[in-house]
Amino acid sequence: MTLEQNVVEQCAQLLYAAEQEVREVPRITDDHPQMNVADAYRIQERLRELKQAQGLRIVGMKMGLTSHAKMQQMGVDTPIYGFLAEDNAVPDGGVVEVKHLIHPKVEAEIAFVMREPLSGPDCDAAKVLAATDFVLAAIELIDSRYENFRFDLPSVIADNTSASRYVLGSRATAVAGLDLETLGVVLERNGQVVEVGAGAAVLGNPAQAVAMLVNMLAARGQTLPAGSVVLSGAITAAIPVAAGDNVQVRADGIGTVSMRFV
Ligand code: OOG
Ligand code: MG
Repeated sequence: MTLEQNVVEQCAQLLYAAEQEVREVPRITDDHPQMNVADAYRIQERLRELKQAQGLRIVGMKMGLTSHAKMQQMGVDTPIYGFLAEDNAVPDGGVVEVKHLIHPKVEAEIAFVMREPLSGPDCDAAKVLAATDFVLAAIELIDSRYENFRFDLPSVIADNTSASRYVLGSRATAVAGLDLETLGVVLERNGQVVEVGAGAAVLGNPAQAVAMLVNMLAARGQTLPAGSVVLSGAITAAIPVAAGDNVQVRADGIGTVSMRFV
């Protein structure tokens, strides 16, 4: 049994309001235990429509839970995807006010910018690399709308995979000659190294995560447009941030990226 359309609408409205009003809500599967992954993507798509109706442009997509560090941290075992709207973007070195956030955490990621559109169902890492314009070091700020950042798979998918803000580095690097698997990443908070990792933590190769995104989109009859920004998923566990914090990601060969919290 799939979730009724009025329940999909209710859940999307609840999550939309929670983000706008900066407040936590109970996990939606507590009230709707029958919700499955397909229902959850319907709620996410409705949330996306609500934002587009506000005039917001969709600039790209994100993969989540693509590394063991993240799956373990969140107790969920399947990669998931969400969308990025234009108001999620923060400039490199930019400042974010924590009063607009519920319980923010940051993660080190590698971002792809696509030159060519991609469609599934048999996308693979080689096709992703051939369609990529460039890659960048990135910070994703996640901010689950659920109490205590606690969720299950359908709840987090419906909540657009906790998407909140992202920052792209200023140095665009072509993928030719880059080894995305051994590419080392350091996440620093206030000048202290708090997490380290390598690209291979993300499904063996971050390009593989983008391929998986394209194939998951194909299963819902969707494609990845040219020009999309794609966050390939956290390489490290996510760390909490507070006002006064300065966060920097340094990625081997593709540069640095930072953001600050007040
Ligand atoms: C879900 C989003 C995970 C990633 O990169 O793994 C994610 C969450 O942990 O809240 O963005
Ligand atoms: Mg992420």
